Amino acid sequence: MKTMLVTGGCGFIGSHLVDVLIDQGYQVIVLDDLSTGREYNLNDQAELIVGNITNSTLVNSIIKETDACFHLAAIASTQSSNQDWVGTHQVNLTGTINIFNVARRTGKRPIPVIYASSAAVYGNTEENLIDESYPKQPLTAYGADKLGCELHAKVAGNIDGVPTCGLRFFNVYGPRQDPSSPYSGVISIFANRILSNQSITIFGDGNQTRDFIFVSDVVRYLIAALNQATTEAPVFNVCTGERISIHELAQTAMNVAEQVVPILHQDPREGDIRYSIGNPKAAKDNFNITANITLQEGLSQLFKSF
Ligand code: NAD
Ligand code: UD2
Repeated sequence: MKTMLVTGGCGFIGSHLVDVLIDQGYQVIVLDDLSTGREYNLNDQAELIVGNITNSTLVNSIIKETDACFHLAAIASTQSSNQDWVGTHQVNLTGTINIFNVARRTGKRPIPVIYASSAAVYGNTEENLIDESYPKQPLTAYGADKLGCELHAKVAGNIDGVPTCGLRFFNVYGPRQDPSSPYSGVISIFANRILSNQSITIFGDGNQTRDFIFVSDVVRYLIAALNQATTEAPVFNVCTGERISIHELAQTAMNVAEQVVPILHQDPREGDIRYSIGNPKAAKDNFNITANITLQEGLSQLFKSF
């Protein structure tokens, strides 16, 4: 039986990945510091090690026992990176370098690392679909560090022979995305507030757009990426190729929930991306996968999960 390490496995995306890996017969070890992840998210057949990805001794001792690593642990908020530049950098970039470094497993074959990058590496884009070669101009420290992860993945491949595959997630949503933090994903915040009949707030004019992808689709990409990890360090968009404005999202969410709440407006957030829509073609060609959950279906599954 193969053993997979999932960093950040108590978090939103990681916990769904762990469920599917266990269903597929893998043994799973999770490394998570429980900073935003929750133990109750975690499948009880997974082994949880509570600790920090920046602790090289700890990560080294765990990785020895594993056949591959899904590296999802991060401080997954652009706004947190604006507020704690150095702290988020230590986790989001130094923590990732630590994972690549121990994946070398000196004396043994390096293990493949599938890691989460982000659409934030592009910064502001045009309104059109963007593919992987689009210029990278991150607006936030979070985006800059995710781009740094991609650059260091190349180094891991070139110098140390570590096979990697980076996935640039666009805006992921679904059950277990924690709505309690103000920096959580907009869909989890809107869904929680609509269901509890509270007003929602739109930052800026609401015409900013996003490409929202449901978490079960993201998990399919993650598992397929195991076969894509090479020392060339490929990177793929993980997105639907469909856009919606935040204003339209608010209306759609209220329609699906059959509940209308007041919409308030506040100033735009620092470093907020105006348009974000990815081209899913490269992942489709290489993984033979496309996202298949529509926003309406995904929202409806999310509302049922509350
Ligand atoms: P999440 O906050 O739910 O999960 C992150 C997990 O990492 C949590 O369980 C947290 O406790 C853990 N963690 C944080 N710092 C750690 C550390 N120093 N050591 C060990 N564990 C630590 O976030 P998520 O939405 O599931 O994000 C997963 C990954 O996907 C992240 O790398 C994030 O940057 C990336 N991503 C997410 C989105 C999205 O829309 N959710 C978009 C693009 C990229
Ligand atoms: C998401 C990811 C981030 C990063 C980025 C990639 C989350 C939490 N963050 O950041 O990790 O990968 O995508 O580009 O998933 N908004 C409101 N009202 C609210 C909350 C948000 O109007 O109550 C707006 C916000 O200003 C932004 C949009 O909704 O324009 C999406 O915000 P978000 O925090 O869900 O995600 P984003 O795109 O900043």
